[in-house]
Amino acid sequence: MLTIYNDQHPLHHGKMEMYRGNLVPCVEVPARADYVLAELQSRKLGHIEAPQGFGLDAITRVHAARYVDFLAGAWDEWVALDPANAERDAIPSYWPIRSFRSDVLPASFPARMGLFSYDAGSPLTSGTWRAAQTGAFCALTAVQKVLQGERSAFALTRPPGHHAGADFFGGYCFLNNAAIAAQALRDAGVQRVAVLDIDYHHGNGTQAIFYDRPDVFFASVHGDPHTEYPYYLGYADELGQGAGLGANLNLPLPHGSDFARWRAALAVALQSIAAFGADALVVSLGVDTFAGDPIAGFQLQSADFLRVGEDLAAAGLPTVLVFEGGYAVAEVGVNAVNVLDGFVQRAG
Ligand code: FKS
Ligand code: ZN
Repeated sequence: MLTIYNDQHPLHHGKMEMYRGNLVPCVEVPARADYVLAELQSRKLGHIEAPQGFGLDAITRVHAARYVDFLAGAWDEWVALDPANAERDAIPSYWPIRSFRSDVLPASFPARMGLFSYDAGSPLTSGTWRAAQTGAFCALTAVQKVLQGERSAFALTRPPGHHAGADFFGGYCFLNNAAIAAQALRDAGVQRVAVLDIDYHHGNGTQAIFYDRPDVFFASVHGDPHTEYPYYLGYADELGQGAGLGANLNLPLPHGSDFARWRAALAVALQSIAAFGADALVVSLGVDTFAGDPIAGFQLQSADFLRVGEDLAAAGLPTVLVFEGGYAVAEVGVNAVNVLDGFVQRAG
């Protein structure tokens, strides 16, 4: 499988995230992508290429311009608050929840940071913008390759993207790479695009971006948000709205679900995508469904990821895969590359 690799990813390197009253070491670390790259290289699974350059327009097709402006300048503003901030990650601590205004852009940087985020677990660092922007370019390059006739392409990047909405970051995500890829496919003339999210966590950002759209179908298999992050979205009764009604499918599963149960849900998602009549597929590929994942609760084994890749390939669609979560660092390479390996073996 052709891989587009974001070699700028280590520029995003959060130190600590807020968790239950403590600052704890980040789980979304650069080594994750390094392990995937090393596994791709040792198994010689296709070429690895650098992303092409793009303007910001493909990003602002999905993200609000004032949010992109904020992200691009955030680090400089953070350091301008206090030169000592150069040694500290930026973490929000105020949020405009219901009854507050979100139309006013406060002059205060911490206030703006809260306006554009929804949790305290996603530190913004000196190179976050550069890493995220290059990641979006990887997703866009993968789209170009598929449009040029590649059966599939994999955007190997971090920070991940599926929790990022049109104008907010959270869940370690800043730019929604899968949504940017799906929109780019639409803009290139692909009529019906499906986004299939198989990360352990619901892709609330992707769902929100396409919720009222009939042209982009969103399907997700994930931990039940009653108990699992991101808690406030991802329930089975979210079906889309307006013209998008019927183009959203959530398949939440209980913490502890094994591969048989998970694979049955994947089959339902793939059947719905076929019924929708998708012309292309974007996969948010998280491998935090692995039994050994430190922050998730499904029971997939490493070999199961080969079957996942086969099932995805059986959909028979031009496919862009985008790397999302997976925190069992030493196994994340084998697990992610097993999906790609299963895919190419089945796709031929
Ligand atoms: C652990 C607390 C968990 C946030 C979990 C975020 C999951 C992110 C992800 C992504 F794909 F985006 F990376 N809090 N101390 O895996 O969905
Ligand atoms: Zn996840």
